[in-house]
Amino acid sequence: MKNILKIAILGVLGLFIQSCGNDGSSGEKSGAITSNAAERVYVAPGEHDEYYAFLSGGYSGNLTVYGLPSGRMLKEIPVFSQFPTNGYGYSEETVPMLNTSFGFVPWGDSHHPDISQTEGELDGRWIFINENNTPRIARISLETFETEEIIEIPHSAGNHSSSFITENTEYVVAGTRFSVPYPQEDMAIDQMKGNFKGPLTFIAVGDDGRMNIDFQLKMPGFNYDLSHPGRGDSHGWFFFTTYNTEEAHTMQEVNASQNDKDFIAAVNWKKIQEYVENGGGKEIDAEYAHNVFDHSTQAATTTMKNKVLTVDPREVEGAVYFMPTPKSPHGCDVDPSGEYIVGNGKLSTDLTVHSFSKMLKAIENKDFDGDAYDIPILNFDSTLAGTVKDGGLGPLHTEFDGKGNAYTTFFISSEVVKWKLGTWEVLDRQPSYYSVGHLMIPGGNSREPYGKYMISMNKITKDRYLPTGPELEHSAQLYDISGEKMELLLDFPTHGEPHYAAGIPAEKIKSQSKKIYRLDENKHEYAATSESETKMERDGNEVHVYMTTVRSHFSPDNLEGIKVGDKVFFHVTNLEQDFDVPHGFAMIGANTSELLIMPGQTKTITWEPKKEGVWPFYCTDFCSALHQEMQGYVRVSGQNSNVPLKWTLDDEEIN
Ligand code: RUQ
Ligand code: CUA
Repeated sequence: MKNILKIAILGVLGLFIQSCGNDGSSGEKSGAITSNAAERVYVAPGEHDEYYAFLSGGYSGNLTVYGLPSGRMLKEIPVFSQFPTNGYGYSEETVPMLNTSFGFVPWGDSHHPDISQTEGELDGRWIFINENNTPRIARISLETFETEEIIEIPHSAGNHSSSFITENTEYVVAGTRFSVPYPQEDMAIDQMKGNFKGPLTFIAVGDDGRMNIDFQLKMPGFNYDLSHPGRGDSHGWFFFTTYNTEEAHTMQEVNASQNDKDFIAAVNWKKIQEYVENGGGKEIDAEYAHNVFDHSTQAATTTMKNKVLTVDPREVEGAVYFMPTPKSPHGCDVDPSGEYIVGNGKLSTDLTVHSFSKMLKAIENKDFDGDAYDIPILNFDSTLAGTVKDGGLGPLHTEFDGKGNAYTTFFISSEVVKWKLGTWEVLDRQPSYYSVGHLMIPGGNSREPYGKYMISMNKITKDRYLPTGPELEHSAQLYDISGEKMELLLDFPTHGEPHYAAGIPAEKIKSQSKKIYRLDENKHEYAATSESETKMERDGNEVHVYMTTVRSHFSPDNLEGIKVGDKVFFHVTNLEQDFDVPHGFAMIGANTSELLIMPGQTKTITWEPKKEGVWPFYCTDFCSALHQEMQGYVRVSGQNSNVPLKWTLDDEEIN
């Protein structure tokens, strides 16, 4: 009976979402747009945007880069998914990036990008992003805008409360959304309660950016949804929202909504770090891939690892506390001062704000309200800083403008609400089109937000753009938040499903952006750094072609001596040393993608010719007036032929 009632309530919430979209599509078109909005987002031809915005690609597995305020898409950075546009995940050099303990995984679900920080400020070195499905974290260079490293998270499942970083980039965290047997084992599903665990993984980041799993905290088997680091006074702590503290293993939509309050877990990682440094914790078996792209060899390698250090939180005094937080909280956001921790109960209308200083006092006074698996639960009233009343319906995420205001998204009532830290009063609300998930203020997750713009990332698009059939891109909206009221300036479509985003002033990174790879630094094993080095080599049925490109020919461009049944490796080096002169390489019938080779770079694809004949290849990127002439032939002979290897350019043999 009780369950039926709950289902009915959820049903009503569902209806609300529906009607919300419908209202918008039939009602006034674009909300209250200020008359000079166009001017304020207009970036004249040839001019640059003021901010970079990095939006997660959700089920595209990638990261997209936009300029603000124009909303122009600048780039898609491949991270967890193969990307035929430039050969990422297809080229021999990048295939290892997608290795995991489950084998080669060509797709991912990316959620929450976070930019590296120094002393609580964005420093523009790297951006991290999590993969939710096959738990991984990637690090992307903000110099090359390329994925440099991916580490798999063992024993995790649904890597959602991730990839948030501490204020000096000491750690990037990865919390499991689904609790699972830890370590994995064959077990009856209905034995979940008390037996599954929720490991939270702390990955140390070196000065060179290299990631290394420091420890895993073996937490009770709740779902760890989102997290954020403490900052300022609360630096040294990390906060994670939990839901399904009921530990229901089925029909969670009802069974995980039974408890009036779940928890925010407050983790004192400095304490645990100390404990681990002094030999604490226990090594257990694990299997996970660590993939690193080396810019000098231009190739990625995979190292399989087999141990991880696990820490039982009950063995480190004062390491973890639970703060009761109403109604299956989702977002877990910390304000720029580090004092306030906002927990947004998805099924509530109110926001719960905890106080860090009150939390410390409650811990000191042992102001507990029982425990969960021996982890102390703090008294709700003793950590509560305040409640934002009737913000809206279905709060998800909160960001901050650095001027004492917070902005929270409400999915069900489809709006962004501005409220004041400390007084908890609602100051403004603006509708979103439609059903907003995350929002982002550049630097909004740091001590120094840049409170000029905010973007909301909306889940439902419906009528905002020209229809494109049943499948629509999601939609973002740009608001000017420099005044008292939020002003909607712009809509722009986004790619995949942006969950979260990170923004940074363009000034902080644009001057360091790499333009070319230097040929004299190319340490690729199969590079040919001049045309005279180009050649073919046979090793059994493997043929290696050392090839170069320069406007507007390949060297060699006539290749003979290849046989049906061979495996041909085309190692193509782009000899150009000018900014923005890539060449492409595509071979007829190759079961892979093209290569897009940046100046000074070497990339490799393989081709297994199936039929005799003379087969063409060509450059895919319009590189010069004679791009169309940038082509060549490969002669393929029968398996038993004795045509010798021969490689020529302009009918001359190269050597
Ligand atoms: S979580 S809104 Cu990854 Cu909110 Cu998507
Ligand atoms: Cu090289 Cu087109």
